[in-house]
Amino acid sequence: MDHTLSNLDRILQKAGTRSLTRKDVEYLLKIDTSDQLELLFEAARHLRDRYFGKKIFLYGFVYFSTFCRNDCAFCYYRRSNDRSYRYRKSADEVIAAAERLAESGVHLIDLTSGEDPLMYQDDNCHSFLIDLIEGVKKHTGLSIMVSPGVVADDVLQAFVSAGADWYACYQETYNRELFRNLRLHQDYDLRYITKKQALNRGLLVEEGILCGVGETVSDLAFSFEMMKELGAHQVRVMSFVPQQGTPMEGRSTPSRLNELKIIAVLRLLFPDRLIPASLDVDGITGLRSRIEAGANVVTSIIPPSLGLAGVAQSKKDIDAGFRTVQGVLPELDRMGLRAASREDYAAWVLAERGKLRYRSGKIAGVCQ
Ligand code: SAM
Ligand code: MD0
Ligand code: SF4
Repeated sequence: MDHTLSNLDRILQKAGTRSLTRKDVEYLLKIDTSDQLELLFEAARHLRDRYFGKKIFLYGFVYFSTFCRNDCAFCYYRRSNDRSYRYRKSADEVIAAAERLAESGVHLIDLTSGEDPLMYQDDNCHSFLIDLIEGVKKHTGLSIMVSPGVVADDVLQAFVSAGADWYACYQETYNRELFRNLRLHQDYDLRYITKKQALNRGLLVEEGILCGVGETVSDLAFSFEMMKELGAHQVRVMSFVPQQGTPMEGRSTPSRLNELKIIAVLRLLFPDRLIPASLDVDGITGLRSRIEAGANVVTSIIPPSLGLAGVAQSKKDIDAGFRTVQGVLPELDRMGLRAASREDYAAWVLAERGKLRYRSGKIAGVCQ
């Protein structure tokens, strides 16, 4: 065994019991031989199995409005892209899609939108989404995630009261300069603080970063530290996919090895948190490698033929029916994994939300 391999062994043995240093993390992100990579992925799977066994969670995705007031450089749905596919689904359409997803066996419904200017009218009140949360909860009984972008604190409270469990909002990077170039004209601190407010309101939070957008290894390591400090319950990475009609259209998409290494490192750093394998980057063919890198949630499951879009891959595999529970289960089976039960997922959410309430109760000086 050569010297490099033993340094890797040392770091992997430490993971799961003690914290990794920034130097360890940067070392892991730079490994590139197939032997080293296999050791990294194996360690990540091992930790995932320790906390979650052979059970994988499945998330249904409903992009209910693709209108947006923002102009993110990477996003197909940015305000100034007049070539993007825009729609607003009615509440009935969303509920029907959510019911279909629920029947197919997903554990959660993710209600996502652009920062639709309509929702910021009437005092920023987001009443359409608030009613939607209630409707979807009533018709499916599933956990609900909302991903509507930045919203006011009282809107977060209304999401909780309506039955939401999760708030997803990705910083993309914790390098402020890079953030400015990606999320043009947006407030870095406000985006971060909104997640803190969501946690204080008792919502679970998903945080995420993009890779292949000009970040360095030390930017990544710093982002992981900030994600830890935030206290996110689900942490994700997605490879940048160039979009027609955007300023980043001509950029190339990064090697998927980077995303896989990041998934594995996230698992080492956040062994008991949820980590997605998104179908939104490479469709169903990209599932196996992400799960084998340590992910434990399949996201972006979309019912076919309803005119619903993905984000980074607006159409890929959707109408072919591959981004479905039916499409995913045989893949999981081939990896010796299976879908968790509805009860398993609900219990995880309940326990984590309980810890949050206890935490905010303590902060407020109230014993619960
Ligand atoms: N509008 C809300 C927001 O931006 O928070 C919700 C949409 S959010 C689910 C869209 C996320 O998809 C972005 O935060 C980004 O991480 C990811 N995404 C968007 N465009 C992408 C692209 N071209 N390649 C990879 N990921 C992308
Ligand atoms: C996904 N396309 O899971 C979805 C989206 C929003 N909460 C999630 C980025 O990949
Ligand atoms: Fe709008 Fe979200 Fe796309 Fe940014 S990433 S342009 S906020 S939909």
